[in-house]
Amino acid sequence: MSKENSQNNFIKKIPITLFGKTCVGKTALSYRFIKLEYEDFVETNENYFTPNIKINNKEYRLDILDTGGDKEKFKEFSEGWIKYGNCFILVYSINDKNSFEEINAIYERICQTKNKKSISIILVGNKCDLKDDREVTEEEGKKYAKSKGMLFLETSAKDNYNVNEVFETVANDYLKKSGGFCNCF
Ligand SMILES: Nc1nc2c(ncn2[C@@H]2O[C@H](COP(=O)(O)OP(=O)(O)OP(=O)(O)O)[C@@H](O)[C@H]2O)c(=O)[nH]1
Ligand SMILES: [Mg+2]
Repeated sequence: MSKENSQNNFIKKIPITLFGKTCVGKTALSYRFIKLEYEDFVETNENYFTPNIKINNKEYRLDILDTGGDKEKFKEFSEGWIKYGNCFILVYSINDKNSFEEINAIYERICQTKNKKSISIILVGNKCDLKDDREVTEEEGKKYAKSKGMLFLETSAKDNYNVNEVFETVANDYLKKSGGFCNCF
């Protein structure tokens, strides 16, 4: 699979929303995926990215919505953000147990709005480079993801570990679920 940063209105689009507590690395993962430099922490309102990606030799456009993790923003905007996505990337940070515990409320909120059978969700334990500060084991992440029927990966946006895999895996799963028709245009 490969991707490039171009816009094309004639190819199928796969909308992806990233959720997770503030500072877990949603923007860092998105920037890494689309090959932008990212260093300093700037709290996000919402960012949109539209990279193209090839899956099984067909080109798709990922419509990526990187949301701000602030709780008040989530209350205000989550319904629209959830409606936007057919794929969801739920991010916690492996050195912040609370960010892991907050995932379930986001998951439940998604299930209230979307039919679970028609969407794909991947749970992502980011910052796995911070081994000495780990508060959530890989096993805990895997087990929770499995219990809810989510995909799972640990990543490091810093070390560019498993970043492409997150976007490719969730998009690929969604295409499989939707028989390649992907409810997109
Ligand atoms: N060590 C390490 N630091 C990371 C990693 N990913 C992100 N960071 C750092 O964590 C901080 C927060 O990253 P962001 O991507 O801005 O977090 P966010 O989830 O988008 O935060 P909000 O926009 O407020 O919701 C930044 O200082 C990043 O450099 C990682 O994989 N490893
Ligand atoms: Mg951000």
